[in-house]
Amino acid sequence: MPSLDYSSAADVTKRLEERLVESLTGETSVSRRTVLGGLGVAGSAAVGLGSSRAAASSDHDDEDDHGNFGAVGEYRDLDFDPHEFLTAFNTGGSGQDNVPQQVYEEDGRTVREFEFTAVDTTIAIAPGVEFQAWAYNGQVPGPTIRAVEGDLIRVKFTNLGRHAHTIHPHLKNLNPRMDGIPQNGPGVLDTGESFTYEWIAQPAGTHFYHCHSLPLKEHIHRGLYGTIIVDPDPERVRENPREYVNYPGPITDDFREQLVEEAKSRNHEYAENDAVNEMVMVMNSFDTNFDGGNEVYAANTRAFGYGVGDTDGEGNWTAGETKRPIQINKNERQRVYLSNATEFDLINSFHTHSQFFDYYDHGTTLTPTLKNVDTIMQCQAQRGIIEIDYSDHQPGLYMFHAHQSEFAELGWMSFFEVV
Ligand SMILES: [Cu+2]
Repeated sequence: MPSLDYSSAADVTKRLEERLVESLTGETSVSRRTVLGGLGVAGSAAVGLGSSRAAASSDHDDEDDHGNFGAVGEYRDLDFDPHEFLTAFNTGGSGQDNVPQQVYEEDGRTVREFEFTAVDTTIAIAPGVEFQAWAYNGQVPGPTIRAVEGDLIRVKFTNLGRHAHTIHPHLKNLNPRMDGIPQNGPGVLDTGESFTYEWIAQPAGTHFYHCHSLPLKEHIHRGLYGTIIVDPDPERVRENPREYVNYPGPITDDFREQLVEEAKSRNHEYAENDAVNEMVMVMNSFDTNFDGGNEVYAANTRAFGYGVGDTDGEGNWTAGETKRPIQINKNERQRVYLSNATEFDLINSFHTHSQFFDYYDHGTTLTPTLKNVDTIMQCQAQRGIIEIDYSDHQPGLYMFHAHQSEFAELGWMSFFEVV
């Protein structure tokens, strides 16, 4: 019985994907190739190794097929795996440390140091469809930075792309020199230039970073963006609970402790965080013919990446399959750090089938800003936290997607597989 559902879901995904790829065939700026096999290579090595791979291929003799692209740091990310990206950030006391960083103390403050390199690269956005991207560490979206409220985030940034870039953080940043805009501090960084950005991780929440060079819309839609997660500090929450709620009434001791517990579940240095399955999704889009409108939509870059592919209906996906649902344990609380990097469209949205969820706009509060909804929308750069509980659902496939139906049919269509 489940296999019936699975195969029809797989058929629909396949038809939509074929239609999308077919619609792009005629686009002269899209370089089509038969990379279906190559796409399936699991990409554990792809995430976070941008700069070393960039350096290794800097004489890119075999990379001459990109026409006008000849960047110093050019390399390919065909093995980028949206499934690995989903959870590729530092999580939980269980020590999942998959974004390289150095952590040390300095002047009584925890410093988290990251290395970012901007490069020109080619990414696969659908089977056989490539997009000439500009990317932090060679991946779109860029690496997910995670820190605890009050930490110093230090990003050593080098631009190896052909265009001038910056990193602009959506944080409360007290130093204009660190704002990552052309007008302030080092301004834009030309090819080969470096700068070290330093930002205090504040406020707690889920945030956005992106390049702020002009023309802005091109620098963003080419792929220079990512997520910053700032975990709330439970001790600070205990002292200043009112900063974390949108609630005018009295804060009782019970309520205060409830907020502290919630903060622990959000803080990757506490064991309570291990009980939550956390995911990062960046809603993005691609204008493959550079006409100012998008042809492909996705969460985490690959159209239909979390759709249904080949399966035996028992949770076993065909090796090398490029698309598969996000498998979740129904007994675990699910948390999605969601942001919208879609260019050229005013808003994007997230809609769940057969399910309602709580939403924390910008993730800056510990109580939901929207309770029990099945659709939220975000304008560009808006972000938030979605918390979903599937514990009373039967196992199987549950769709989620943009509820702009056009976006869904052009790639932003996904499934949770509840097991
Ligand atoms: Cu840029």
